[in-house]
Amino acid sequence: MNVLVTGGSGFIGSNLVRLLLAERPEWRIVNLDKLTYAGNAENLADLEGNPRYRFVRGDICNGELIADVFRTEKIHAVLHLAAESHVDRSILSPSIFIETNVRGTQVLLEAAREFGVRRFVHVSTDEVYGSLGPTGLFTEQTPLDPSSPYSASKASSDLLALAYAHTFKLPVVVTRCSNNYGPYQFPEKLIPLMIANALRDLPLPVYGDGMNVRDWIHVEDHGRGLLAALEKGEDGQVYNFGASSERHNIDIVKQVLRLVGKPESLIKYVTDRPGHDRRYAIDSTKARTQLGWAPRHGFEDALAATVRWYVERRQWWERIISGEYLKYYEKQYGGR
Ligand code: NAD
Ligand code: TDX
Repeated sequence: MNVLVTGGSGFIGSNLVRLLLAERPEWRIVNLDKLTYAGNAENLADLEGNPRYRFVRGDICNGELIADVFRTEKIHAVLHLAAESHVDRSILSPSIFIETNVRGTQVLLEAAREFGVRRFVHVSTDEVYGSLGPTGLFTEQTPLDPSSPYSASKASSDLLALAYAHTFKLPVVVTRCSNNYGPYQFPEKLIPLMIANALRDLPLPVYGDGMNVRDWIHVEDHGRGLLAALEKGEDGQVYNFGASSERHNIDIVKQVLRLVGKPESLIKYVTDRPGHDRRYAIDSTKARTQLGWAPRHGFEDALAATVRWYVERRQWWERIISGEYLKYYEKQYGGR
């Protein structure tokens, strides 16, 4: 089977490509990625030359290129992860979020319709449901109520994907996952940013009162969920993924400081994110019962392992912060 992964050079995508190559030896993976600031070709550099893997640099908004990939690679299934993914950037510059997340998704859906696929997994987020009060969980029936340009663009793309399932009978599955953590996460997101700052004795910027709650899941558990959705999901259905690990932001930050042996005096409370969602928490009963999926990683151990990864792979995130990683692509592919 030939599987197209979009956004495979990003955080979740690169972890997923590795998981798929390991778990499904008969599959060939085509990774289509634009390599925006968030895409890092170094993440999968060791796969170059692997006959079961091909990297295509390209924009999901480019209909001709996408059609060409479907045609030449004979794509059987799509795992669509490519997106602008950072809420703070969507508050500073919303337009690219609409372009990539909404229009880019429609271009892919259209290509999948034209060429035919067995499965189109649209990878979305729990943020489409908006913010919870102190109690309750998001289920697949929770009405969409996005708060940021990011989550509004993801909700729009979810609705498009489901419309293609309904109207054109495209075998779409939509997944909505909670906050991921693990290796290769771009150091603009909470956990890697706090680790990188702590290791350099820089202030750790906590938004507002630090009491916002996120429900954390290890990136490998998300990846296994996506694989289960691809193989066992029902057309037109939505599946939530989460690992029931709700934490206040401030507790995560303090835990990171303890793990790297730095003082809490590094914490700096800063002005809150505009429209900051207070709490997310996921009910993943449907995925557990209908897909036979369950998370394998406990939060405390997996966070400690994640912190160790960033300590040991300091060069990886230092090259991002310095911009050095951007040169890799030119060096590897320039003139080819
Ligand atoms: P990321 O920002 O690390 O990676 C996104 C990737 O998409 C990058 O490699 C980037 O180069 C690529 N990309 C962006 N625009 C593109 C375009 N126009 N054409 C082709 N490629 C493009 O994001 P991530 O955290 O790995 O998230 C991946 C997906 O999972 C996103 O759709 C996101 O909404 C969703 N998601 C993320 C989380 C999370 O906690 N990180 C949780 C739930 C869902
Ligand atoms: O410097 C910071 N200080 C801070 O207090 C940053 C970057 C974040 N925060 C807070 C804001 C959030 O309450 O930490 C929490 C997590 O922030 P992010 O890492 O930016 O994630 P979030 O906004 O929750 O969105 C993430 O999860 C859902 C991903 O970025 C999305 O792509 C995914 O859909």
